[in-house]
Amino acid sequence: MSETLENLLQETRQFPPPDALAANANVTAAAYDEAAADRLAFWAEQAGRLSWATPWETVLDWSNPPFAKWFVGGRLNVAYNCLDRHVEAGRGDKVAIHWEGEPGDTRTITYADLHRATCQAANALTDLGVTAGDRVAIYMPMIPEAAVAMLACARIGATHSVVFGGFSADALSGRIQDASAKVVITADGGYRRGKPSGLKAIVDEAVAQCPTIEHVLVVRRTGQDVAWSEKDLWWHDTVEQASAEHTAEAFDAEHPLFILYTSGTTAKPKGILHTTGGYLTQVSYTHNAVFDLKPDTDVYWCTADIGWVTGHSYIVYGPLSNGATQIMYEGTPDTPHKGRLWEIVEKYQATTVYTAPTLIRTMMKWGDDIPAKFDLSSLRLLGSVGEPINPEAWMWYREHIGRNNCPIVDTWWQTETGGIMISPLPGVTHTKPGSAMTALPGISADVVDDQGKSVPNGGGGYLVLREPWPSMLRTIWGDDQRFIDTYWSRFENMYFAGDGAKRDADGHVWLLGRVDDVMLVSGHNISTTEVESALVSHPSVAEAAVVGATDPTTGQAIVAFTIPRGNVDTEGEAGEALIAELRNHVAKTLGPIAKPRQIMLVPELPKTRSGKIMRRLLRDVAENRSLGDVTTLQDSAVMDLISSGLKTGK
Ligand code: 6R9
Repeated sequence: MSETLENLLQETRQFPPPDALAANANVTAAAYDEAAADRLAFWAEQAGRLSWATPWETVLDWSNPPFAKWFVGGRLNVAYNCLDRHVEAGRGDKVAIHWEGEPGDTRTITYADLHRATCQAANALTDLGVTAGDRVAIYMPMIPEAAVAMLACARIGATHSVVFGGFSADALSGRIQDASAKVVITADGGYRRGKPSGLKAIVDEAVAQCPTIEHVLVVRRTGQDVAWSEKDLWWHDTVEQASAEHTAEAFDAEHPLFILYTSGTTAKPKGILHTTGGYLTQVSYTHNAVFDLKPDTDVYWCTADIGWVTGHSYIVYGPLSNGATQIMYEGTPDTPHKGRLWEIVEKYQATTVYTAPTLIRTMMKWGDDIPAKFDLSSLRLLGSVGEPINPEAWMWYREHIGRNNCPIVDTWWQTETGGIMISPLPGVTHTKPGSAMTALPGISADVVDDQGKSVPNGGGGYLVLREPWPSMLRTIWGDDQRFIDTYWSRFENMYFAGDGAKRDADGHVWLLGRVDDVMLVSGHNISTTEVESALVSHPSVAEAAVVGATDPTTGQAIVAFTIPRGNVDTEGEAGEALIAELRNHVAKTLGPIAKPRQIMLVPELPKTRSGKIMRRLLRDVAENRSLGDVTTLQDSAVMDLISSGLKTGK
């Protein structure tokens, strides 16, 4: 980016926290002052939330940047912190997980149950020869055994590598090989969209390429027929027969806890490495602070998949370390009907929902009448993660799900950051629709220009982190140089997140999408996020994705792919009229420079499994190229739908 980003979007709405929530909030504004006065003392205090077998000697060793060591000398066991200590404190009968299978089967799992299952799995893995430091791949549907498998690895010091249950055999084998995993834990299948999907067959295909795999441990979920080899073991024949007695050994604070691969767009996926003490400290603190968790009364629900970092930090490690009661759902939001999520909220009286903008926009498309059919009055706090949330989607979430009295926490973070970094504090922050607002206490986020200088209020540039944080990635697995090159070389002494951002007149942070997605139109930098938000602010639009396509006169031109709301007529002339109206609407909202050259009405957008729009594929369409790598696409039929829709749309 040669110039700073244009600040186009103006948003003036602002919402204070509900009085009752503010009066009783876990974290108050004092936390910002405390952390500013002594950042390391602040994080040491948060580490004190956990149970340590050996206390640390030094909070942070930053003598060899960018390789950080947090809580040096300290020892602890992650599974002990998530399970044993709650059971020992007499909370064994408390529900940890209300699990809801897609076909409607349910399981209620207490902390004592989860502890028992984890001890059994730890013993079974040990019997299979897995020892501390070994890598274990986990390729599972959203069933409780997925969490048990992760916790069992953590308990014995094995490093887990969870791979999305939707990824291909190639993607799985590449990740297994990169980490030289010894064991894969999987299931015969899981339920999605009303059907059993097959997982074991994909594992078989992957394992054929992976000589390091010694055993495949298989949970029976669907009962479908599966091929069987001498490496295969049923979970019910091994784990469920194992002893439930297991003493958790403490590991070094910097012991590797997990590797999670981020799907690089073209290059080889990066194995992001997280360690033990700092990671658990930050996810535990942020889960308590950002969701204002009241463990005795809240029913918390994060709708993410366990194969995404959000599932690691805010289904498994954050909530369980805090003794939360949570909901876990196996399936898709429209099975068997489009109100399934709200039905689950009503059934379990959920207090907190943490989901992604893509889901909120899908719900907008399906219509306001769907959530209106359910009693959502138990909800008291809503969260968003994964992409910038468009102001109108934020307002819809607030009104139709939160009934105008739940704070919305828009949480910015990454696989690499491990935990939430920028977010409102629900009892403190006066939120603005579309802004993640402020770095959390103890986090030093900044927006800088090309030269790495902080931009003033009103300016735009790159999001960076100036100081190390406890749950930061420690390296890219097996590739320290790539770790340095990717994150620490763009600016001196700063972590480069790869996201564009602006700081508004009050100093609040607005995320503008990945820097690679910024468009350069007639010499102006325009963010895809802002044009998308302008489109979504039109009452006929549910969702939009914007890309810059090469243009002979303007350098790049704005091309928008737009999903109309359910009830909108898009046939023939009505469609043409809508397109003309939308182009003018963007010009009016943002200025003539941002008027799209072309708007296409489409039925779907290409997304990753975690719901991020794959603008790269849309750029291929806009520039009439054949499609690049589609292996991380959630639903491969979508690109056909778009191409066929284009024939009618424009
Ligand atoms: C947690 C997660 C990270 C990228 C990140 C950014 C985007 C995530 C966001 C957000 C704007 C938010 N992102 N949360 N953008 N506002 N609240 O999503 O991790 O899958 O590694 O993706 O997601 O672009 O850089 P990950």
